[in-house]
Amino acid sequence: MTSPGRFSDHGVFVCFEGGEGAGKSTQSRALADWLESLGHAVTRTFEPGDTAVGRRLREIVLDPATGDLSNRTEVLLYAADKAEHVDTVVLPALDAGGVVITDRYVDSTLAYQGAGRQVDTGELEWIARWATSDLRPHLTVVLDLAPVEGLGRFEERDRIEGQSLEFHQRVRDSFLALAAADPAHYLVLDARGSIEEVAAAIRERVAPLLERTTGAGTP
Ligand code: Z5A
Repeated sequence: MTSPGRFSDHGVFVCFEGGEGAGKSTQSRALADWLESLGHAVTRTFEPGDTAVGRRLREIVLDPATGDLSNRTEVLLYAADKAEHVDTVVLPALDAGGVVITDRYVDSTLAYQGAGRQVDTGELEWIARWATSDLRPHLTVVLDLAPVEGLGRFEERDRIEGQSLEFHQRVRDSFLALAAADPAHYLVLDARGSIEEVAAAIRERVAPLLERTTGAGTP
């Protein structure tokens, strides 16, 4: 799919991407708290697993007990999670004029299944875009961190985290390449900065996007 994608005209869609332990959950929570303090309606969500069927799909794709999966099976399970997520969580909240913050989205498929598993990128992107009705974030924040540092922030490994460092390096390079190709819709930040430094840079970039929402207090 080579279209420039579809952007919500009503709400604001912000996505966090990056490797393991880069601080996506920490920063999405901080951004949501700030936006709520300004009176915006915020939906904070994540992939995979933030729907009833998604929770079951998440267990399959991340539980080490699943063992090896065909790459195509893995792609389709993540795609099914995305379709349900976009149709039942993301789009309704955007159509209502709110801010949606998701921890991971299509770029995770392009990075992990595309660069990581080395599935054909053209085919993969078509499937992921189809699954999400080609809905694009207004802004994707890439929290960039060397894999060895991010993985070091956790003790346990799921199916994906247990891949080699080379795999995670390809994933990192892929996020950076996606951002470099479309700077108007990306913000890349060094995830080694303090939590507050990173949060402040995110707020600065998100603030101008808020005019489109029906939320109360734009800064
Ligand atoms: N995946 C896929 O393959 N294809 C897809 O299409 C999608 C996903 C959507 C989901 O993992 C896995 O699915 C993921 C990709 C794959 N696998 N891997 N590997 P997940 O949802 O279970 O986890 P995650 O998305 O990788 O997030 P995470 O590992 O939980 O980390 P995080 O959210 O980026 O970080 P955090 O929880 O905010 O912070 C981690 C720790 O670092 C914590 O103790 C913080 O207090 C600390 N932290 C945070 N910020 C800082 C700073 N600035 N300095 C120091 N310490 C910090």
